[in-house]
Amino acid sequence: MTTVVKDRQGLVLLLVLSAVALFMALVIPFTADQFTDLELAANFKDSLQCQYLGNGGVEAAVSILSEDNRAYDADDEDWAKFSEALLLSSSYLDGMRMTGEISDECAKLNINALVRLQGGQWVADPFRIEQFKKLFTVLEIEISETELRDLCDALVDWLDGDDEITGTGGAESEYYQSLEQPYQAKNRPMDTPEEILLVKGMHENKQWFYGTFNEDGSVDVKGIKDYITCGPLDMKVNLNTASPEVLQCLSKDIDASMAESFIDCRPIKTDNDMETCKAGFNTIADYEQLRRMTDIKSSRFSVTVTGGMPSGSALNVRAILDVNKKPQIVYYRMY
Ligand SMILES: [Ca+2]
Ligand SMILES: [Ca+2]
Repeated sequence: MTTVVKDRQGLVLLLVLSAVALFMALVIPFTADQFTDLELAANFKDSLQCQYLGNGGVEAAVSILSEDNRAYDADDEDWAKFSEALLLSSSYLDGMRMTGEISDECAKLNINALVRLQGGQWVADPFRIEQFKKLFTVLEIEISETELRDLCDALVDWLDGDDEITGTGGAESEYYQSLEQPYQAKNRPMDTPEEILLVKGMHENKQWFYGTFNEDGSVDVKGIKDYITCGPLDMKVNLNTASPEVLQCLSKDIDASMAESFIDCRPIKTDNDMETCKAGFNTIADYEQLRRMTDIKSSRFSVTVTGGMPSGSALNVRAILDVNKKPQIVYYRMY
C-alpha cells in the first residue's frame, strides 16, 4: 500500500511540475490596448491555457514512458496509472483540470497488417484476415458472412498499393471517385482507425465501427473501434494488455474461457512466466504463428489528455508514441 501511495505521489508531483513549468513559460501577450475586446482575449487565454494543459499532460506521459521498464508492459506499471495521477494532480491546479489516459495500442489488432508486399505483389494475410473477421463474431456484431467477406476485400484494396480489385467486394479509386463526395482509395497504411469509415461497406454501416446504443445511451452492441489500431506492419499484439475480445481473435481456437484464464495468469514479465501462462493455449493448433505476432511488451502507446478551464472551455490532445527506442511522438492531434 505504501509503495502504491509513494508511486502515486511521484506521478502527481511529476504532473504538477510539468504543468507549473508550462505555465511559467506561458507568457500571454497581453498588449491589449483600449480597443481590444476583453472577452475575446479571455477566451483566447483560456483556449491557450487548455492547450498548454493538454500538451503538459502529453509531456508528462512521455516522461513516464521514458522511465518505464522495457522488459514487459502491463497494467501494474506507472503508465497504466496515468489517468488516476492526472485526476489527483488536477486538485493542485486551482480549478483547471487535466483528464486522460495512456493506452497500449499493441493491445489491439493492427488492421494495416491485413496486407503485405510479397515478391513485389500485394497479398492479403489470411491469418490476420481471420483475426479481423473473428472480432465481428466475438463482439456479436450484426453482419452477414457475405458482407464481412466483402468488407475484407474492400479493406485489402484500400490498403494495398495497387489498383486491382480484390474478390467480390473489393473497391479501388474508381469506385470511390464515383461517390457523391468523391475521394481516392488510400493505397497505403492508414494513420488512424477512423479512416476505416471511408472504406466501402463500413462507409454505409458505421454502426459496425461505433457500435449500437440503447435508448438510455448504454451500449447495445460494441463496435470494432476500440479493438483496432493502425501501426507499422511489424507491430505485435501485447499479450499482457490485450482485452479478452482481442485475445479470442488471435486464434480461431481461443474461446472466452481460455482468454479469461490467460488474463488471470498475467502479468507476464519473463519468458518463464510465458511458459506458465501459455499452458492454457496448449491446444491451439497455430500457437507458433500466434507467438510470432505477439509479445509481452509494446511498441506503441497512445496518450489522450483533455485540458479544461473553470470557464468550461476544454481542449483534447491525442498523441501516439513509438517506444521502440526513446519515446517519440509519431502522431499528434488537437481537437
Ligand atoms: Ca514496461
Ligand atoms: Ca489498392
